[in-house]
Amino acid sequence: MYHTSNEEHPIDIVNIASLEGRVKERMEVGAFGYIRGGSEDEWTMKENTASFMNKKIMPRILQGIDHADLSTKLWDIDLKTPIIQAPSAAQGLAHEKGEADTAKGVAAAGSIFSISTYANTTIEDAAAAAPDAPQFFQLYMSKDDGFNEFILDKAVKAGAKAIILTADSTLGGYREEDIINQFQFPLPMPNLAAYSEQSASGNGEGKGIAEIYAAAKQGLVPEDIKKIKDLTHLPVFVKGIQSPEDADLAIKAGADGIWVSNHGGRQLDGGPASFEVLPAIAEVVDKRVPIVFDSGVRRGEHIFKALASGADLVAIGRPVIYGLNLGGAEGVKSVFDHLNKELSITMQLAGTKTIADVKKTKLID
Ligand code: PYR
Repeated sequence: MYHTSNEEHPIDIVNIASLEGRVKERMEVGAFGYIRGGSEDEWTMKENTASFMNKKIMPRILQGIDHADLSTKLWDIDLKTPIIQAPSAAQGLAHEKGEADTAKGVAAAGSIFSISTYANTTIEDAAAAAPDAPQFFQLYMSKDDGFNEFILDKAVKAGAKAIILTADSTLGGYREEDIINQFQFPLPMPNLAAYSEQSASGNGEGKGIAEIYAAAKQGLVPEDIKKIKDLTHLPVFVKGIQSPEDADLAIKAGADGIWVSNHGGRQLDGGPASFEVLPAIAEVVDKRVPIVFDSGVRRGEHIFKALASGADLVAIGRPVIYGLNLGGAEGVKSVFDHLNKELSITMQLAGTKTIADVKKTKLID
């Protein structure tokens, strides 16, 4: 029997980095290792956060800024903040309500929740938990076209506003902590279960991440983007982009959004920090489609720097899961509140009032 949190309350946060230690004390070792861990030496994972210090924000004074306005838009979706939640698998590891509570907390923050193919909550239940809030569906494309049609149909019917095709995980990175802990998912993944008779990975319970990924499509090609668009008639983000060439390839193949990410350093170790590659990608994208950025974001100033480097929205993964574990939906909201507070301070001290102003800011080396 897997023991998880059932707490429902706001959490006190001094800084986002400190949440990890608080969660480590209370979560089962294998689950914590799976959520926290990166691949191999975790070099890329550490660089993700460290690299933000390679650029600086010039403080600007006498700009008449008495408060910051964090509101923004993606397409016709109004958002209270440029911070959104990055899709993350198996949130039942963190809380008994899993993705349903995350969806509620993200909705309370006025932001976008994205549900993973490998969630512990159905797409329908996550949608029902926050019925008026925008949700995206994150697809791990299967080699079984029947599964893709089945799951994408569910996403459309549940009201998803976009599909995120995660393209950097045709197999798992070499994650040593999962090997040491012999980590296997202790809870079923109902999106797989609903189709499990035909699915090679069953419902995910008792499997390691390598076995789950084995059922995904390994040979992803640009034409897969069109396939998803044809099936859903929804905008498609391609997630896992780290090179300008791939950004251009994806847009030419029909992508409606580019999601710059190295999967929080969980996939290719020895690759660049996600923040390092963002400016060159933004240059090639040249505002043809929106850019979401993630990997390593732990501070308001990181969000500011990503926006100033070409991102339209900035996503956070592990911090949301830690907030979920510590306080359920309200804990998730606390994580957004804290990052919004840091971002507001950064914006005001940098002399920027709006997110549009932040995007126009030039960082210094
Ligand atoms: C991960 O383990 O990183 C997934 O995205 C499933």
